[in-house]
Amino acid sequence: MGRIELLQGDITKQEVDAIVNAANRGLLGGGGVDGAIHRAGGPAIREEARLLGGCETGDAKATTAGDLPANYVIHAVGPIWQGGDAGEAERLASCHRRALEVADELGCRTVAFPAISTGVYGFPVELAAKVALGTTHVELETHAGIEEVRFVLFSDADFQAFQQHLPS
Ligand code: AR6
Repeated sequence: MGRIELLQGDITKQEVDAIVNAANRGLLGGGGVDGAIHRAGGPAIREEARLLGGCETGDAKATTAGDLPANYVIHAVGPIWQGGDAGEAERLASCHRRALEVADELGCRTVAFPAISTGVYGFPVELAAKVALGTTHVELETHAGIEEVRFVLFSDADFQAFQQHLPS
């Protein structure tokens, strides 16, 4: 079964088959990690994303990765935190499931995720870590082609939160 790794750093620098983007439903770019990925990858990503017709919350769609070291960007749309009673956790789980399904369909063996929804979208990082890691742990059992999922955390605090919820 594939392994889960944690790393503190910049996801745009990762040499993996696919990096996952914390996108919005329009898929045409934005701030945060989305902005960083589009800046580093160049205009090809946006040109391709334009053809995808947006993406629902909880779903994920792929483009190639332009100038990035990765081969693909999988644009996953996480939920906006509304207090916790609006299905946010399930939608966060869903976008991780869908991103891993898409990665497997594309033959990716290594995949890097940021902490989806924990920035502009306001999802509490402790709960996000639990959902993201728990979902990934379960999904790796059914996606035998995926050898490594790397969570790339930007801040020390996020890295520590993920470390505390790493499945044994
Ligand atoms: N590498 C890894 N993580 C990063 C990087 C990076 N280069 N840059 C930021 N982060 P956010 P969201 C972390 O706000 O909450 C955008 O405008 C950041 O510190 O990027 O899902 C989209 O277009 C945080 O921990 O994504 C959407 O409209 C995490 O990435 C909206 O924001 C996610 O923060 C999505 O909001």
